[in-house]
Amino acid sequence: MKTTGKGQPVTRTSQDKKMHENIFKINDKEYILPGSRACQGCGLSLAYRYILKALRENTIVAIPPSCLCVLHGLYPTTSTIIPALNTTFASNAASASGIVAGLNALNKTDITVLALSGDGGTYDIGIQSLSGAAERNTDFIFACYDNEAYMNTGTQRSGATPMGAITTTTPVLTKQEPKKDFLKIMEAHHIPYLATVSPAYPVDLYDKFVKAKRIRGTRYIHIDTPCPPGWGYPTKDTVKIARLAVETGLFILFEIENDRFRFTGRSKIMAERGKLLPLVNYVERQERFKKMSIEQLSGLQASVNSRWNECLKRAEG
Ligand SMILES: Cc1ncc(C[n+]2csc(CCOP(=O)(O)OP(=O)(O)O)c2C)c(N)n1
Ligand code: SF4
Ligand SMILES: [Mg+2]
Repeated sequence: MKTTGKGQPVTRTSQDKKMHENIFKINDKEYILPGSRACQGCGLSLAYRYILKALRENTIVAIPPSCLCVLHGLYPTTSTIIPALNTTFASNAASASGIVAGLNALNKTDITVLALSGDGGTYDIGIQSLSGAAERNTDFIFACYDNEAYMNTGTQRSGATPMGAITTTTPVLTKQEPKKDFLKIMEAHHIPYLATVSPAYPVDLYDKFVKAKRIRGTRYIHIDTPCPPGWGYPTKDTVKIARLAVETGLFILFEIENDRFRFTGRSKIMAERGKLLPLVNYVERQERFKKMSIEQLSGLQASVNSRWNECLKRAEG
């Protein structure tokens, strides 16, 4: 019998078993070539591997300055087999809108345009071009990979950095402001599809990108991407950290289709079981939170609880 390591049996629900079975449906073609310039244990490279498997060949990616840009590299030594356009930081959604318009003019309707930006390129500098594109219901997928700081330039604080985290621009007192509620901002655009995904749950991630590919109009997908050097944890723990983000309720897996909310994957199971892990289990494993005060931790726990209860109510309604 399998045990938890503490002698207690591991109990698997039928949903857990189903999640394991579904892994076999993932496209086994690789779109990221062996070797890239991302760091060892990068949550982005793990997520991106499954995103490309879901979107497949007929895809063009728009990439602003970021770790993704470094991962891709430059032609002729790119690390992916997908065509990509390097854009300016603020304009990724606008540049991707231009690709969509160009494809329409050529009557090419079977190509998916993906704009993939970091949190800095989404929450902060890219927000106006994204909001404009979403308001026009531009026919593309915009995905934000959220590593909660400007990682490519050395971990500066962004609008996505959580309160209590140390960054190179908040080195002494930690970040004092809460993370911007960007999902609420995107939801207010009433786009056809909005979802959250985590590289710790690749089947859920894969399914949502496959679904998003079929929907027309603006689709927004938010990806939690742990970053070993920026968050301060061993490279082998990326999946563990991403899993804890979901199991503590800090990062909730859900989708909103035509304004209807539903939990998915592990969060659906957590909601059915009615219990989350305490947030301290997530926080204590990361160096960036080593100066977090007790008040900040309890404030963050309170906001996680309130958001989780809000989602439970929405899922019932
Ligand atoms: C207008 C402009 N300002 C600043 C930079 C420098 N820069 C390049 S990448 C980057 C960080 C991007 O952060 P984020 O979008 O979160 O992506 P990550 O690096 O975390 O992957 C910055 C500040 C730039 N290229 N252009
Ligand atoms: S700094 Fe972080 S996000 Fe950037 S490549 Fe390294 S692990 Fe990935
Ligand atoms: Mg970032």
